[in-house]
Amino acid sequence: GLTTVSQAAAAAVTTLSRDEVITGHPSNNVTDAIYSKIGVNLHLQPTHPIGIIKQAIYDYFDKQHPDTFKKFDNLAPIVSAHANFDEVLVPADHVSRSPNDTYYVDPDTVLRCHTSAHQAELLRGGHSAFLCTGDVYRRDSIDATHYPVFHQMEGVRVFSAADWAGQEPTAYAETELKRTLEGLAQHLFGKVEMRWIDAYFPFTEPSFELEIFFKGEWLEVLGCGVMQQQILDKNLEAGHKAWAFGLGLERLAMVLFDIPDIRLFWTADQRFLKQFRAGDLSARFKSYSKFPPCYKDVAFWVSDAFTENNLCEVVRGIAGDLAEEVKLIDTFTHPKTGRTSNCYRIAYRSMDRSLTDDEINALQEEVRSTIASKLGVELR
Ligand code: FA5
Ligand code: MG
Repeated sequence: GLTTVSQAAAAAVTTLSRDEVITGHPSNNVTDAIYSKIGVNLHLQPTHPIGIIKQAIYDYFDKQHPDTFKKFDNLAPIVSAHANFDEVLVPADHVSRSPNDTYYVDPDTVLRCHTSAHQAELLRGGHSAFLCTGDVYRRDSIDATHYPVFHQMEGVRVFSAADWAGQEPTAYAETELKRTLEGLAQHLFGKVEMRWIDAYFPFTEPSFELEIFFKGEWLEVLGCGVMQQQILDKNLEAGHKAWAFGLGLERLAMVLFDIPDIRLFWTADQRFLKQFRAGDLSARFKSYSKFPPCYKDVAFWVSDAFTENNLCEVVRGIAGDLAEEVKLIDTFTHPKTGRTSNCYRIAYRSMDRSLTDDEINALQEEVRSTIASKLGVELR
């Protein structure tokens, strides 16, 4: 509970000081809210849903392929931009490199935005089958399935000619990949409605996403594909083919345990934490409270520099986990001036307690004044 989370956070503070993360470099965009999550390591807590799902995935791979997949779950989340982007062939102009999407420590160093940041180094380390789990960081929107810190598990399996045995290697790897991940879904969920979507990633070709039907909607739970040959050829001797995937552990845990909101993973409330036990996949989250959300609208004339991720960062910085959703509900462009006005609806709700009107009004006032002063927009 409270002690588990804060002790873990305190441990991280001793290993990565605030100065190492919030460097004061002009291109640094890491906030204290983000810094406070580094080192919490939910995936290393065996009784936390994220730790439980990690172990369940390990068990599946160990059962399918005993002594094959090597596990990594304590690689530092601060990585070079080179490893996070260049080594997995992310183009120089790809949106994910922008400081609107990624947390930069300095121009050459980032908080990893995916566990794919470790693909190349692990291949060079001679690992031909591995699972690499860690916390990843992204500037992103605010809703029930998105959070700026979440956990991924990267899986990679390298094949040789003996494996594909005369078959077309890419087709062989694709078939193996889909079979493996469908088996994983079956292992975790039993019967579940799912579908493959064609996707694009710079580091795989072909690429796919797997979606699972959850609470009336399709929820994307993972990305995957056949690894680009260039990555293999750069980091291994010739003659290999590989598949790779990146799982969203929160999304899988939401489906498995019926957890309705991604913020719950960060709560210290025992009414949440006590519902889960190491090794038990049968728990289904029972809501212990349903406090009503409170909606507040804010409308403003946007500037060229305005982005939705910047707005969400401001809201999270002020309201923290009380911010449930930020949603664009109206936009129009003035016919004469050409200026655009956006109206966002912010939902405030605590998972643990009821909020007072005064408390919410104070948060909303601070949000309004901060977006006016920091985002260069004109409030209406
Ligand atoms: C990637 O991050 C790729 N590196 C995955 C991959 C690896 C593809 C290897 C191919 C080969 P993507 O950005 O789609 O892909 O994220 C992967 C998963 O992370 C998503 O499917 C989703 O489950 C989860 N995810 C993404 N953004 C968030 C977020 N803000 N909050 C919670 N989960 C998220
Ligand atoms: Mg995706």
